[in-house]
Amino acid sequence: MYTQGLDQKTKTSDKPGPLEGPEQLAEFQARVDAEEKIEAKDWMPEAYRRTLVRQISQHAHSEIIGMQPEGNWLTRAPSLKRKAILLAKVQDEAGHGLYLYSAGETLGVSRDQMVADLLAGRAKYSSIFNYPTLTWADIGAIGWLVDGAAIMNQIPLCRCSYGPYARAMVRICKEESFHQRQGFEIMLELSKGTDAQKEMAQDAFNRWWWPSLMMFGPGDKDSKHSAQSMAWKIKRFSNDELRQKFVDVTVPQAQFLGLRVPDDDLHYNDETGHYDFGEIDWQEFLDVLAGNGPCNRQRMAQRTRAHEDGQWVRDAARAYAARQRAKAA
Ligand code: BYC
Repeated sequence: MYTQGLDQKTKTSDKPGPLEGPEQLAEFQARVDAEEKIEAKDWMPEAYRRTLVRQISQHAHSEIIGMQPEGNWLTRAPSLKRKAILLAKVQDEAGHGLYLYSAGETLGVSRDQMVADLLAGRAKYSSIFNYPTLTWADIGAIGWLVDGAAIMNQIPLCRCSYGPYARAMVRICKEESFHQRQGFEIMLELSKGTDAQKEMAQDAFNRWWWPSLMMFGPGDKDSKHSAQSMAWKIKRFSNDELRQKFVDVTVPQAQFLGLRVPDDDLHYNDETGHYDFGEIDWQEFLDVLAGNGPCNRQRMAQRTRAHEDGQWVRDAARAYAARQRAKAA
């Protein structure tokens, strides 16, 4: 049974709670259908709460783990200006993680519990962050493609039925769109540069294109949560719909950069008005999810080490809070 992030009271049961009669469920669905926002103190089906805890916490973990591949280039950015920009971006990702943990906490699960679930391997984070950043062009490719895919997925989440998540996403999306432009600008600069710089941009594009398409999750026929999440208006578009939108906007950008999309089957379909693209290697996706991507172990080891190194900060904050409470008493 899936128990990620659930408190002791609820984690032993997958059954509907005592108030979850057909009338309550119908009333809840009617509110969702009427586009009312569900707020933290409102009644909600236990499965709705669990779905949100799963998605929001995994999203938060992705932001935090996502700092690692980019952080790898902070000391080697090609100029002071690039270093300052990258530092600001990485700090933004930390901020996104924190807003999202806060949104998760409104559902009755503590941040400590969510982090414990990540470190124990009970919670996932995005597959994309298990790939290495080998050259400076990877920083451009991440901003352009990974943040580009993230925006495509996250703009609809600003209209998610759960108010605290939707509101957190508004600010996150504003920052992500800046990140996407920052990445595109790095790629543009490289694509106007020397042959070696152009090759570096193409090489990064080749390595990040397919993993970026995988970010949207399994194809619709294999997406076990999509139907329910769409009925609850947590998700507004299916994984395949968002993936297609991403391909449609990104291919012309690649052409503008003079880069070749690493997909021999890619072509514009006049009838549908969309780009058709080749088969995604779903085995690679499953391998990464199973912990066997190129950097899974490294990412988790580094996160665990950072968490342990931060113990003294948490202890000090707790001791300070206890002293303040004692003073006030
Ligand atoms: N990686 O039924 P499905 C970012 C899992 S961007 C790993 O379709 P759902 C950032 C899925 O969790 C990245 N796991 O699920 C950008 C489920 O497993 P569980 C984070 C994945 O939830 C730039 C199973 O596969 N964005 O943070 O309906 C810089 C079946 O999938 C992935 C978000 O989290 C994947 N790519 O749809 C820094 C956005 N795809 O949970 C940071 C919010 C699927 O049953 N999340 N799985 O064990 C979502 O929109 C949805 O959760 C997803 C998946 C579209 C990702």
